[in-house]
Amino acid sequence: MRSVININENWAFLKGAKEIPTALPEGWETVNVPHSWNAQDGMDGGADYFRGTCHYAKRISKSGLPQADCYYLEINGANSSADVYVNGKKLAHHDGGYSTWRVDLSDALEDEALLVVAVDNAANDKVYPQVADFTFYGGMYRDVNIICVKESHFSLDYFGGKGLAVTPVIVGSDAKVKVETYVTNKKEHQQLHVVLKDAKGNVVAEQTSADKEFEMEIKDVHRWHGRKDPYLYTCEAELLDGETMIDMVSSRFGCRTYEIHPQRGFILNGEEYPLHGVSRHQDRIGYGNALRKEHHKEDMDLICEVGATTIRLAHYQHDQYFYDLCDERGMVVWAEIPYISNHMPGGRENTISQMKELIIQNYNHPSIVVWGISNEITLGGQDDSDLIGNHRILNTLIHDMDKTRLTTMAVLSMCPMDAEYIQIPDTVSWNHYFGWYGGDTSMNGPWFDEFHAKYPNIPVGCSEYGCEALNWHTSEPKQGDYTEEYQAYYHEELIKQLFTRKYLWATHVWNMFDFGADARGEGGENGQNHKGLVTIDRKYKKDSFYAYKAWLSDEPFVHICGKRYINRVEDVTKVTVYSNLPEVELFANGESLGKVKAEDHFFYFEVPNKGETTLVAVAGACKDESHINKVDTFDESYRLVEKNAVLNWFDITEKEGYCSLNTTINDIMGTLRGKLFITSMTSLLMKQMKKNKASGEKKGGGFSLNKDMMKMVGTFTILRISSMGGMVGIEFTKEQLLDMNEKLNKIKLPKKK
Ligand code: GCB
Repeated sequence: MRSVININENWAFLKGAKEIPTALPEGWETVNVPHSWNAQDGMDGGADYFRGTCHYAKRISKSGLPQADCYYLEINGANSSADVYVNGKKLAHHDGGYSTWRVDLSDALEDEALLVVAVDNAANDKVYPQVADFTFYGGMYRDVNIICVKESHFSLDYFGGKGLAVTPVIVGSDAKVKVETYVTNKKEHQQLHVVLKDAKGNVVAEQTSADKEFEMEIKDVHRWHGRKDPYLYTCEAELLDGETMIDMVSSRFGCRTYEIHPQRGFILNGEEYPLHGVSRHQDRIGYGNALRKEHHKEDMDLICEVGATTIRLAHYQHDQYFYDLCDERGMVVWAEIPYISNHMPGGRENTISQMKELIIQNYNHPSIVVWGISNEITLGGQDDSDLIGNHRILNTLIHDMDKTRLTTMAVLSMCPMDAEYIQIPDTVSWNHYFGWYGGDTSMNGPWFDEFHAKYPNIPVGCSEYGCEALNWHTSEPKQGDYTEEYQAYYHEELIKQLFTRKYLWATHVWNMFDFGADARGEGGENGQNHKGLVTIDRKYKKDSFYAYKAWLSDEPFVHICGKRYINRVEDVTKVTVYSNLPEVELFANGESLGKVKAEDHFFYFEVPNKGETTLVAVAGACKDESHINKVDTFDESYRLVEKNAVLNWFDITEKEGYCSLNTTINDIMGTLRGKLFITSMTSLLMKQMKKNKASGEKKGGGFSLNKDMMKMVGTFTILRISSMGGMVGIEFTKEQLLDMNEKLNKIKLPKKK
């Protein structure tokens, strides 16, 4: 039998290492895996987290391990690339920071062996991701094991898989289950024994054969039916040598049918099953991506609480444990590789190997229904033939490897509907931020209607939409103000538009959690993207979390919004309540303000604001309480003050009919003078970026401001772009911005068409 020995504990660690040690080095730090060297600097802003090579070293003694013929090192995630050395000899190299991979140590392992894993997250032009709005935390950040097996064993060196692929196909009320086993060094006399068990552990089918492939049957199959009934079977495969079992692997699986219909949306086991959910980035405060099991579980509990039926596991392969949780809880999953933002001509091989690993390692998870090819890959333009070719290759590869699932991709908002590459996958989804970066909330639904009218046979979904919110508050929410109130308003609007369009095959909020994006400097807290429904420490559920819960969850609840917005100026203040119950009654200091019914689950109240008021909302058997307090002047602690910054949109002088820093680039470009202004600004930026590059300045995470990028940012205001300057390595002073505003105030706005 195989033994799996976990070796997470006690690694000697050196940051920025050069020489590969051959003896256990002294003076290195001792760390335990999961570990990331960017747990702190990866989310504190400045686009300056450490990206380079670090070494993990550990002594392994063969005699201390169980007796075996072969020894494999298993690394479940080392970001981004890694080399493995034993006693100074290089055994393997791996590119791709999010998958499991293994190294055969059998020949190299001696009794005194020094194992060194050199992990590298430095920038390069062939391993994805290189340009993206998240931190590429370096480290050996998932479990590390040594697997000890006999000479004949379930394969350990095929793209990190288990050596077991289970394909159930439903036929009537039964399921035909194809089980493929992959065995290294199988001897002719050896046999395989395969058992299928139901959720209670009862054997439902069993076969023994010298063949590696099995056709089995489950009578009256119990289907995996999403969150309503995530029923799982287990497949156990044993390798027998005579009477002795010499190796064993097992995997859970689920039996279900699904279809993605361009008009009816997602159909699970013949039933329309709307997919409304969230995207998940895995990292969290203080840990980066070096997560513990309880972190994954907490994330899943929160996603279940909000009532999601689907998760987009962005932008890379997540931990096996998380896919397991998705199977168990009945989440319908979009799994993807980090082929993102910037197509790299030298990156083809890496997209293929990451895709192979993703599929082979996750093939048995019933939760996964689509493989995502890419995300916003047209940032540099959509007509690049190499990019289109690469998508065709990946799409065909996926279909060759997996006949049971569909392909998809997340498309950049600015990408034209008729771009050639849109036609490649089976389904598409768009990332739209109308109402945040540009445009307004009302533009989302109609955009999808237009696409749907133009391409009625392409299933279309919304893979990203969202808006930032921190602990800032206002009674007059405005786009771009980073308040919890604007985020709540934005999501109310988006829910109403997206959830009522049945043809959308899936919608995914960007994002369930705030996440580390070290190049960001926004909202008063640098280094994070704050579009989460929950904060990065998982401690605070923002109001918009409950807007989703009201629409998606069956668990009765009532929630008063604005609990962190206590001090208010107005005599009558608006209070919003979310509930999935039909009626809410609100009490102010014990006195009823009336009952409100709301079919859209959003209940609005006008509340007299005098002295101190305790509010109690009652819906059915549920209650919630909050407090407001009358003040004479606005409580400035509720207003965003950018730490490093410089100006806010409300501080900017605007002149009726003229441009300002609050005008979008597209509008400015609507007049000749405006065009000249933008051109001179662009060349200034280019110069600055060239200067940064020449001086070896690492800022900018690889962003380059090209023609296509300018096109994408057309809907951004100049102020927004200046606040995102960190991404391109440029910061503006207050004086520079005010000077720009003065110039813009002299440029007329184009006439409205
Ligand atoms: C996107 C990207 C995602 C970003 C998001 C944002 O479209 O796919 O990685 O984090 O926008 O918040 O801007």
